[in-house]
Amino acid sequence: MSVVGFDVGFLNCYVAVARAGGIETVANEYSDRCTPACVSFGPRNRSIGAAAKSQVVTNCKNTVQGFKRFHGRAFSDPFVHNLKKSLVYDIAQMPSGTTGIKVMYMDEEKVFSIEQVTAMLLTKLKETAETALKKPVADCVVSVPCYYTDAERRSVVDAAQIAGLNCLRLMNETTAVALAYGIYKQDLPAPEEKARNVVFVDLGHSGYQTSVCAFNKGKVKILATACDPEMGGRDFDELLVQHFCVEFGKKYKLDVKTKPRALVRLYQECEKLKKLMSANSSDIPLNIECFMNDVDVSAKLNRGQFEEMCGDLLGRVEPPLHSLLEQAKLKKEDIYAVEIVGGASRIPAVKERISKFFGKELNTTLNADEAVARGCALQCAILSPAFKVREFSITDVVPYPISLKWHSAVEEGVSDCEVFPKNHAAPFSKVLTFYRREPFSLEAYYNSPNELPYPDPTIGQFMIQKVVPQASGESSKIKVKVRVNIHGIFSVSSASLVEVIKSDENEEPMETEQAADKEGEAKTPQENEEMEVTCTTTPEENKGEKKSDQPPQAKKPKVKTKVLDLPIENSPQWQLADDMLNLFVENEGKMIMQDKLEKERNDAKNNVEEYVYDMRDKLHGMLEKFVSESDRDALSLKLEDTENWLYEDGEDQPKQVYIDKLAELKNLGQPIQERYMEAEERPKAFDELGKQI
Ligand code: ATP
Ligand code: K
Ligand code: MG
Repeated sequence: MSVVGFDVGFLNCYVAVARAGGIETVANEYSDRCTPACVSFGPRNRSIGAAAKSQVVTNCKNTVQGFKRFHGRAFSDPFVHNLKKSLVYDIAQMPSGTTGIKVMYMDEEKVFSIEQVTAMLLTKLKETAETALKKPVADCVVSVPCYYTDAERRSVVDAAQIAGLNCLRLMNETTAVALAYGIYKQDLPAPEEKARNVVFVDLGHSGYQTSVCAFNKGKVKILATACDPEMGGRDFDELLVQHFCVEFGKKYKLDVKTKPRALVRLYQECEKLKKLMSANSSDIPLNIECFMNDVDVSAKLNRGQFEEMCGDLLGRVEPPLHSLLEQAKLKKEDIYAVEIVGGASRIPAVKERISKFFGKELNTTLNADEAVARGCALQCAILSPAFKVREFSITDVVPYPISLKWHSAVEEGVSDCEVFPKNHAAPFSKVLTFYRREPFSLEAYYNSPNELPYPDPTIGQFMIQKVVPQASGESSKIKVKVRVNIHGIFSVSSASLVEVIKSDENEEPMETEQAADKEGEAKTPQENEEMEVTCTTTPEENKGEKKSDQPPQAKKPKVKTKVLDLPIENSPQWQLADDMLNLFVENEGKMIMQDKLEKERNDAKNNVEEYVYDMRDKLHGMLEKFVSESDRDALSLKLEDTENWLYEDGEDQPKQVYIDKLAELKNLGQPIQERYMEAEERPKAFDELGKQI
């Protein structure tokens, strides 16, 4: 059982693990705690993370980044097309209609689904966690933006599965931050006292997320969230890039947008410039050598000019904050603290706006880059039976109101019902009652398309099967359990038919109470959800229910009921099919193997190269006295031949060829080294002997 949290950012990913000493963010193979969300495809292998990022310019068509927002998106989604314009790699439609990424991999054109690409990234992050924990990792918690819809969440869950991870919870990024904030606070108000309201702001590379949370000792309740999914650090970069494209067009007559490589470099330089401007308000130079057409370019900008350029963008800081207070029915004075995280929250003008809005100094108690990953690891520790951690209960919210609609059994027409209003507690289950004679279907959808950052309000179709009338010919009572689960995903989790098996012939059937309590799947103890029985039938369909609500009669008839589970056919929108998922799991395994083989091959090659350089130095250094001149010349020649071979025929050989080559060299080198070792050890041995005597 592993305790791991992954912050899978649009630009930057972090891995936090629980060890004996507590929660810590761990570094990757480059000793960096930040791993770029980047995957690069080559003729022999994939590079992921930092190794991929270094290929953004040299292998730009096959190096993918900025793919986080393609999850659960149809290829035809206007949002996808909008993004496409700013990409240097190709995207393509998957057979299912979702978005895939088109690259050259192993000398073939390949289209990978977005779940596969994120799985690749997760494979890398998993490896980082495994190296740190020195054991296999499966159980984990993965972060998602709190504005993610159902389809986006399901897509990330699938990505985790492809990477061989067991995602215990998809955690909203702002909620992860709230947990990281609250769990160590010793001075939270007691449960019966007035809660402490804290606002969390996360301004990342792609999105702006805010939440307001009520803390009491041992618990946090998310009151509301408000987001601008289209505002983040990259939008500031974008403004800078556009600015310099115009400037370089005038100054150097360069059309930057025609050269993807130049554009990629400009994006990189603008991001650096933006960061420098956060720390410094004077003029900052931007110089790029051999930018394009062999022209060096240079320009400069200062914070004041930058802020002027960003006016519209900065105007978008406040609206979500307004919305938070409005939704939670709180006043600014009710807010105890405002905590900011996310890389782009370091932009001074952004901080100013937030601070001015609340009339308060902002808090930066949390590590702006690592808080999300740490919160996820904490949640994983809470969910893990193997780890002892302070009790802390988290109640999240449903971000968009969810409704069900269905065809009425009695009349022609469609009925609907809001099952989870906005900001309803989550996870949560509800039981709905229907009276039916035959199978029926429910459609779940988001009922406020205007606030949805997603074009398609459909969540999915759920067919309740094998519904039959009662023996008496009457409609059967069907109980349907709907649920927003721990990932924030809606589902129809079970359905059952209440069959009346024995009743007094003259009396109307009446159910016993146990029947209603029968359902319910095993709940993880951490879920602080409740169950509610709601009736959502039209008056005509509602007859039976009304009767059962009447006070018990003196002569209560004996009624026995039996609860039969009904199969449900789930068709969630844009759900990856099971056979595809299995294929992707298998393919990820193959690609991991291929990367491993390629790494071993490269290592074998590097070993030969290292031996050549090492021996050549030593033959004329410390080993000189231990080799005859003729042997030395022979080995020197052999080393030189090998070096040349490595650049020519030996550049690209199977692993075994390098292993054999190294053995061949060692055959000559080893005896010399042994003579040296012996000579070294002899006096030492005498010393030891001397000490003993
Ligand atoms: P998202 O949360 O949208 O998925 P992410 O988690 O990858 O994205 P972060 O790592 O929180 O994003 O933030 C990255 C952004 O923060 C980048 O745009 C980066 O340029 C910006 N950033 C980092 N440091 C600074 C700084 N000192 N000043 C301004 N911007 C900064
Ligand atoms: K991040
Ligand atoms: Mg982030």
